[in-house]
Amino acid sequence: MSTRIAIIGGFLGAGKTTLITKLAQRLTGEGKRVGLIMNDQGEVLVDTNYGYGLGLEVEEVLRGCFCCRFPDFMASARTLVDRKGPDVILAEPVGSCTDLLATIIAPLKIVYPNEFSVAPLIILVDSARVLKDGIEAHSIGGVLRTHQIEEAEYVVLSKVDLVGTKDLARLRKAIKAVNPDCKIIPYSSVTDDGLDRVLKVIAARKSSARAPKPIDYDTYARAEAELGWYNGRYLFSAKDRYDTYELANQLLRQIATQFDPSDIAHAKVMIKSETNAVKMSLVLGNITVDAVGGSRYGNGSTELIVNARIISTPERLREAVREAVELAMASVHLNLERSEDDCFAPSPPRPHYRMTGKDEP
Ligand SMILES: Nc1nc2c(ncn2[C@@H]2O[C@H](COP(=O)(O)OP(=O)(O)O)[C@@H](O)[C@H]2O)c(=O)[nH]1
Ligand SMILES: [Mg+2]
Repeated sequence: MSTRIAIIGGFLGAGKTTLITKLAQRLTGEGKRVGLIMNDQGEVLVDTNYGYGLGLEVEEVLRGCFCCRFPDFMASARTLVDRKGPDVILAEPVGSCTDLLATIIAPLKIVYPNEFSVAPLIILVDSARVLKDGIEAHSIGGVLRTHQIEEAEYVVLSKVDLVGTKDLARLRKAIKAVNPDCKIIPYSSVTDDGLDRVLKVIAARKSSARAPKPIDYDTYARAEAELGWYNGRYLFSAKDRYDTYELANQLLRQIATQFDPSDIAHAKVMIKSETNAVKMSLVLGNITVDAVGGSRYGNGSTELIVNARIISTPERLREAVREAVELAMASVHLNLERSEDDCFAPSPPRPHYRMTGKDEP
């Protein structure tokens, strides 16, 4: 029997991981077996650690997006199938990734028709970002977000708790202007509005049926390369208890002061001490506490992971994050013991498959 697989895309910070973990928890609660596949251009992911923390079954595709590493993506999906026999696999592609119909969904359908049943493509669109920046293809990041909407079969309009009824009508209109065929599901992770509708799309047997939309790969590559991509891990030990919340908040606040809010795709921090865990995010200049395990106070051996995707040169971003970590640690009187990090601009996308409907056998 084939395994149901849903690809849940959308721009960085739109709410993919939050939605996917909610879906996984709901499905698990209904007695279903669920596997997740996370994805990043680098290594050391806040999202994966968050998934593990919730006790979910997570595989990762690292050092490249699903499309460029399609064989790794397949290997992850098969590992989940062999290990868990999941009813559903939920896969989160890198937020700057688009052309998913041609590079992931078509290959799954055409090359592996008996192994997987592919759900219609779901794309998250951040209501707050659209209200602030609009949907336009002039800005370089706008090219990616617009194409993501063009290829969506379902647009999950996230964070609707942050917008009023009038704004919601405007947002619907703006999305329909880009893609008149898509269905729109207003969604909030705060109220869970829309969650049942997304679950229905995944549970139904209906397969993805949308034809890929053209995109110029030079423009796509330039848009991705505008982003600095930082992943870092910092280790330290605290003899006395310290305020983990304050540490994460200071760190993100420091990063926020260095960049224009619209340039911050997202920055995330996860701190895991011997006694607690905190996850916090910075999107568009706003800091949110996403999850706290235990109390806000940490103690003993601690791991701090930072992921930041910001329009910047890699050099400037690396410097800004390192300085932010240093200042934040000093503010709670902690000393760093060890760290490793990586910062780069994503290289041009070179998909393993690109099936546009014209060139397959
Ligand atoms: N207010 C609000 N915040 C949300 C919602 N969904 C996600 N977020 C927040 O948006 C930030 C980015 O979410 P995340 O799931 O990590 O985005 P991803 O980069 O697309 O995986 C986090 O701070 C989330 O808590 C929502 O529906 N409403
Ligand atoms: Mg994510």
